Amino acid sequence: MAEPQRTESRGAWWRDAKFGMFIHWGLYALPAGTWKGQQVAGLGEWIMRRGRIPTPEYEALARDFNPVRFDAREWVRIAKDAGMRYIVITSKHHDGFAMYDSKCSAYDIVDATPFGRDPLRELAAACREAGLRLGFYYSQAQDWHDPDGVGNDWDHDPAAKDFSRYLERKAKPQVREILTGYGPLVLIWFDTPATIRPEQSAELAAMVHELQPGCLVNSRVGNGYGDYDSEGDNRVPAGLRPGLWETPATINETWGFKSYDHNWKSVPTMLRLLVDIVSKGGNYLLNVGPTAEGVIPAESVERLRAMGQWLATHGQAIYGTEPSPWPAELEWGAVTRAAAGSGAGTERLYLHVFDWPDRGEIDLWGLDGCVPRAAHLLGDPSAPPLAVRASSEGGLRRCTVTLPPSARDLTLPVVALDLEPAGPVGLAVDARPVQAGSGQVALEALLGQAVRGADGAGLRVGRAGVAENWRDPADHLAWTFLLREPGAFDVEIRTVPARRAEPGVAAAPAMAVDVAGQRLEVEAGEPDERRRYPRSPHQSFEIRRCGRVSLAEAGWHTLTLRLRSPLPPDAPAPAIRGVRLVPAAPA
Ligand code: JFZ
Repeated sequence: MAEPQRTESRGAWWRDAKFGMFIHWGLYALPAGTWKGQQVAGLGEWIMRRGRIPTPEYEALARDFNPVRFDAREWVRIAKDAGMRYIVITSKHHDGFAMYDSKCSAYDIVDATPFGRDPLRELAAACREAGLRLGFYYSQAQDWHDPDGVGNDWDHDPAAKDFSRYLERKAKPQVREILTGYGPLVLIWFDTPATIRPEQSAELAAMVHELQPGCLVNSRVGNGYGDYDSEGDNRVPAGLRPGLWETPATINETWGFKSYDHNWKSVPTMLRLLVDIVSKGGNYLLNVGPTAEGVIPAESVERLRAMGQWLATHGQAIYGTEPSPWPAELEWGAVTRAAAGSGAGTERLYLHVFDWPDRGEIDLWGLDGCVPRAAHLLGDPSAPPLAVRASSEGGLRRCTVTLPPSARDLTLPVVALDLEPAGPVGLAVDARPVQAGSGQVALEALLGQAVRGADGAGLRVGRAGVAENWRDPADHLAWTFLLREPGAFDVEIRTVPARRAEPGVAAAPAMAVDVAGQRLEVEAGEPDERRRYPRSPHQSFEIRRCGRVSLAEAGWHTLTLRLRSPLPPDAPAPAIRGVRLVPAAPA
């Protein structure tokens, strides 16, 4: 656990940067997902393990690895043109091959390939020249080439492995090499800690901080150490997440190059991911997987260039901003906030419109401590100011911005809303849920009150914004929400897919919803539907339909969600994303 004040100073650049380039490059780019004529399922950089390729056959790839088209300056230009502020590249991935000139292993790009150059040295020089920050990825536990490394159980007997020997003989010496041979680094990106022990994680983190005090260590060093959190791959939390964190993400489905992975995400999808992640307080580390010739695929380059064009006119709404004052997602889009002090005494919010509202207006509810003064569309200085009006309902303040119809077809329109602080506290938000413009009521777990019956050890809402550890029916979730348009509503419980329970054990427990004097009960069983999150294509959620309620009165209501009985010991605790009230379709 790093000392907080040191982390704060190490991470100052992090909060400004927001957007980085991840690069997965290694011998695996040669087979590119195919081995002996057969496509190998899974991630491109995992081909040795997924294909259980014998070490002698895999290491022979080195003899053919000659990326003659590699150009460090070109890679740096692509990153800069994309609006990326730092680069993290694999120095040694799980296959054990060092992509730099390692003195403690000849299994590296200088000694074992006809290329004979050190691309990380060239990249470090190009980054320094261009003013881009640089970090190195290092897989400190998995090493499918080394008999004592984790993960190769097809050439080596796991029982004969000595991980401590691997750590001392290879991992720590190589981490020292990359920290002392390539100039200042902003971070070391450790990965898959596997069986590493707490003291070993601590030693690695301490080594980084000793050799480069300004260098961040990510959480995958293991055992709760590290200066900041790497979310799961392509994982975005449900809402605002405190501290330094990032979402590592792919442009297609793989990190290392695969010749037949053409599932490229669209530019709007990746811009929304960038905005969504930044609005929740994180950084977006977006990956490219160069080919064995040293070329970043054209499909990646063109998408990154388009993202850079959007950032060229909207960067002020991203770089250096603070997260949204609203802890949960808003139906129409996402909010970022100009850093304190950047607006000469005024507050500025950036309203990123993902889904154009039918009414052509967006509402901000519960915005206290300031008075909206003006709003304009970013990127079009000639556009007239937008209409802004303040009102209140149910005791909640409401700020409504009228959107210019001309903006409807823009890739990702952003409104700058300027506000005058009013009163001693300044801008604050009453985040209680309000029925949205669509008529839906989104009761996110992170907006709920986790009421614990016993000694408080049970139900909690975790960092990802999901209710977890829920086994005791004495615990429940409660929301107070504002209903503006009465009617009949279908009630859905939304859950994060649980790791599969034992066969025959229900994936979801019996639950009950109480609202407006009505109770809906669902039996233990399977979800009714699984859907992808519109904002995060790699993540999905499950829906359990509970039935229909009638909410006849506008105003404040309370809804509770309960377990109907204690969970059997072998049943997975439900991971609740929230409850959704959906206006019932007219009969
Ligand atoms: C790891 C690697 O295995 C993979 O090859 C790639 O380098 C990726 C960035 O990191 O994959 C992971 C590691 C952790 C999680 C998911 C994938 N996780 O915690 O969900």
